[in-house]
Amino acid sequence: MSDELNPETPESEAEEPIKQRKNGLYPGVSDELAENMRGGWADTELRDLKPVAQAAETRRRRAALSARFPGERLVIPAGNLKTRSNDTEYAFRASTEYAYLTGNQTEDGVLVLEPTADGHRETIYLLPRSDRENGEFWLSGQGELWVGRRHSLAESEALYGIPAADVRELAEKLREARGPVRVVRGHDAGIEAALTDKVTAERDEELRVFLSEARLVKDAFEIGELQKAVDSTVRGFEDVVKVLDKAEATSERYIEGTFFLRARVEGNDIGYGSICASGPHACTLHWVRNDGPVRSGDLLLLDAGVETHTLYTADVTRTLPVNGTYTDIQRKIYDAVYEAQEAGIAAVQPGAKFRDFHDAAQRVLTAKLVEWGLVEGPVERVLELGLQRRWTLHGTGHMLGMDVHDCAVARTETYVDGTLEPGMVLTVEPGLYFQADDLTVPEEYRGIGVRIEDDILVTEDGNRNLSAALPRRSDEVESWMASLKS
Ligand SMILES: [Mn+2]
Repeated sequence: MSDELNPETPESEAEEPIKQRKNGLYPGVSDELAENMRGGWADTELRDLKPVAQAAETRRRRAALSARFPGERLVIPAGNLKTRSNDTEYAFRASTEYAYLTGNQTEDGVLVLEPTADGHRETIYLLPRSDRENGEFWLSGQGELWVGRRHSLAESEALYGIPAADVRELAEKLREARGPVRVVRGHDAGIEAALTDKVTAERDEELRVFLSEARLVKDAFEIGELQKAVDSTVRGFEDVVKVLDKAEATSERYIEGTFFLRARVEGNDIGYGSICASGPHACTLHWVRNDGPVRSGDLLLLDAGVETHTLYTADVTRTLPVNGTYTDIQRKIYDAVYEAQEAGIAAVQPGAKFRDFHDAAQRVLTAKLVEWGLVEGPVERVLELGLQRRWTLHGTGHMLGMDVHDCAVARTETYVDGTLEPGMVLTVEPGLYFQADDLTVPEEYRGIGVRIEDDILVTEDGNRNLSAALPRRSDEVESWMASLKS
């Protein structure tokens, strides 16, 4: 990629804000060229834009936020680009809170709710289109000639249903603002700096907790998006099965790349780093190096999810025999995890405690470990002491949504100690992991890790498995793999 605004412009000059160079000559740019670049451009303003699909939902969410914090100024930033190295940046991903409330995903955007007598006045602060008069559009690094066309403020108003203003004026407005303010921290250091003397960590945390808990129950739009994410993920898993022979000839990277292609073609990205864990790597819970060999006779634990264009992610795991057939010991462990997952899914019911499905799955796994002679019973004693956790390692599931571990700062009483309600979406993902160096189990177990993970919607009368299109039972996994390879 090219890296200079103008080959004759020294870098330090090119980095200067454009407004400091108004009315003057740009180094290396003749008056004639500057004048020439001002004109001859068509009017491309988009008129009659329809609102984004979730505009009604985001309006309801902002209304709930407004009602919770009357009389207070609320500031929700999208976040800024993050440097990867020198002058290159990571792909931008808007903050969940901002995207949830606006439907917009633009870097540097900020939603502000300003208190009024009867609620709040909403404004979405964004960078407007590049000015052609002052040369910004082709001489600034943020110019549209370099980064692509932006929506005008009028276009953004039409799309998101929120009055839009120039974000370059926001920090000054916030510094001058009077009255109580809360900001969602961690996304935009510049905005936070403008508010340092006005906010407290405790009050800001209450805002973040509210927005986390607001997402516990999904609306119809969100459930539709999560289903889309899962459907793309199912296709990504099929892609992987079809190329397992190529992965065997290269490494886990081939699997990672194959799934990523599906995520980028059908969605925005992967929702989290894909875990492509072959053989004993399956026992490393967050194996994302994905640089190991893929061998016939081993298992492949694939934990991956496509994130949709509206930032909802799936979170699905399958543990597949690389050559298409489980060995006896692999099948024994796999079928135990399957049985535990069945018990867990059955416990996902409206009115059930969030912990119930975890307890149900742990009980099945523990009974198997006792039955196999790996830990001394009775089962009740093992559960009480938590001894099964040497091999079960993690909780059985979590809320799923825009964040893969969604609603992460919800209070314990509303989430972990809470009750399941229709509209909640959560993963059920028991596993058994026998580390390669675990001398407390017979050798045949060592290096085998199995997890099965599905995305479950709590319904009025039970639950619906959003990822049911991917087979789970061991014999069905085998016939599914065979059908894709033929
Ligand atoms: Mn998960």
